[in-house]
Amino acid sequence: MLRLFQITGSSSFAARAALEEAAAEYEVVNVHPRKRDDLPEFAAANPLQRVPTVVDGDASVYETGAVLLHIADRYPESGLIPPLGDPLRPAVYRWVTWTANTLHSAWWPLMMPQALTTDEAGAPGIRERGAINMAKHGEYLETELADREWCIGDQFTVADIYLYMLVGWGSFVDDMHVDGATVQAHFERVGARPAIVRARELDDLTPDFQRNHPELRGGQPI
Ligand SMILES: N[C@@H](CCC(=O)N[C@@H](CS)C(=O)NCC(=O)O)C(=O)O
Repeated sequence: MLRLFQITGSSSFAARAALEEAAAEYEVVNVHPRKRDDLPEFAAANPLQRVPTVVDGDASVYETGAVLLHIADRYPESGLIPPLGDPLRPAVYRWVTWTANTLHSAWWPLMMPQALTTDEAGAPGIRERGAINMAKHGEYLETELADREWCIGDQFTVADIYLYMLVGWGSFVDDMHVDGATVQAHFERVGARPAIVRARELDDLTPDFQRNHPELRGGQPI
């Protein structure tokens, strides 16, 4: 059975949401954020010891985008990606790649600017630039999502799940949200899907992506 290494409320939410959408059978292994070394099988599966990490038979997959694409391919009946040869399939590659290399990493200057500089005094500037960049990403998304239900059009895919999670992370920072009306409407649409509601409940998250129990991860004190 497929195994998901996760930290509830982190990037692994996207993987869990995709597995719920696919009605997959899987088991979760809760990684304690400060005790990652307690799980040798985690390091064996992912030398970076980051979540999400998925072990699927002899395959080990990590990096959120790769995990999502793997789940979509692994459960083709879920329709989480158009099949090979479908002209819309490359649009999922583009969305997932952009989301991974641009939107995902755009949160770090806002959430932890101090980790991006050796000069403590430089952190506010990094955060300020991060906010400018995030606003640009929001404008881009407003255009890309205009007049469409899901990222690639009429079909819900793993790209929607990844985008949904990262838009939801806006609730983790005080003054920066990807809050254009079109993006927010997409966030609401994804968030209302039964499998996504279930994944949020399993991850102990509120509809606006706050942790119900901020002091717990996977039911354990952090
Ligand atoms: N580029 C990686 C980033 C993964 C990552 O940083 N995950 C964080 C959670 S959001 C993590 O594993 N943190 C564990 C820790 O720092 O102990 C991806 O997209 O999967």
